Amino acid sequence: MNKRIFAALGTVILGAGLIAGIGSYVAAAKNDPGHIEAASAGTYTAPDGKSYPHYTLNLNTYPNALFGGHHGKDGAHPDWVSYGAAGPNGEVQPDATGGTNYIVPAHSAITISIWQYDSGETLNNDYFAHVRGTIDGTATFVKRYDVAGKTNVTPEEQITNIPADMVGHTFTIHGMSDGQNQVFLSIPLMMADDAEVTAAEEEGGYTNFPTKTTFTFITGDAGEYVWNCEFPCGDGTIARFGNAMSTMGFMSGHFTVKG
Ligand SMILES: [Cu+2]
Repeated sequence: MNKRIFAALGTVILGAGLIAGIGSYVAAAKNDPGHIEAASAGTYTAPDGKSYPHYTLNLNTYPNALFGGHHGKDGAHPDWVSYGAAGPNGEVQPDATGGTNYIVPAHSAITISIWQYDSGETLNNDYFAHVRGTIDGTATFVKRYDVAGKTNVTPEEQITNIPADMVGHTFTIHGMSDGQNQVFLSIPLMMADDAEVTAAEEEGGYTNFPTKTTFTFITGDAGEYVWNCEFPCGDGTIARFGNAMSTMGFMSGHFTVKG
């Protein structure tokens, strides 16, 4: 073989190998390879009298990724905001293996509680300040929850929206227009007390008083959905939609409805 052709061929093979290598590295470097399965909680009777199998999920939203959990002890982006697994009273779960991929059963009632430990600002689109897609279009909201005391500090209220300039994060599941029985859901999560969030972060921890939002919805047919936060929380990036907002495992993930 001509020496130059041989060299050129060698370069091409090396290049192909490198690209394949990078491809498999990127595929393997998912930020959250784990998942959280909703826990069975008996039967739920909807306001219309219909009964459904009932399941629950507990989640937290954090001002940084230092809680560990699915990011591990030395996560690559400790300063990025993130969702994570929660205990039954919003407790931090440093050893959880999943945090942003959720599995729930089809045609069931799902109750999700989210403790929101971050501060907040203004949405780009106030559509997302409204509760969408839950039973009755409402959510149960506690402005100040005491995690250590496992109790509400302020009374529980039923809400249909929050002020568009007090949003910490949103939990938004996007459905598809393929004619199946679908899920679209969006819940605004109110900011926690700004000064307390900052003070706790400086101490290397989280405020003991997050906001708490609980909501129930009925799942449709089995399918794979995506969810993301619609509050621009990717601080320090263009229009704040980079970093945590554009990387799986922080402010977005999979939502799988299992048949
Ligand atoms: Cu967010």
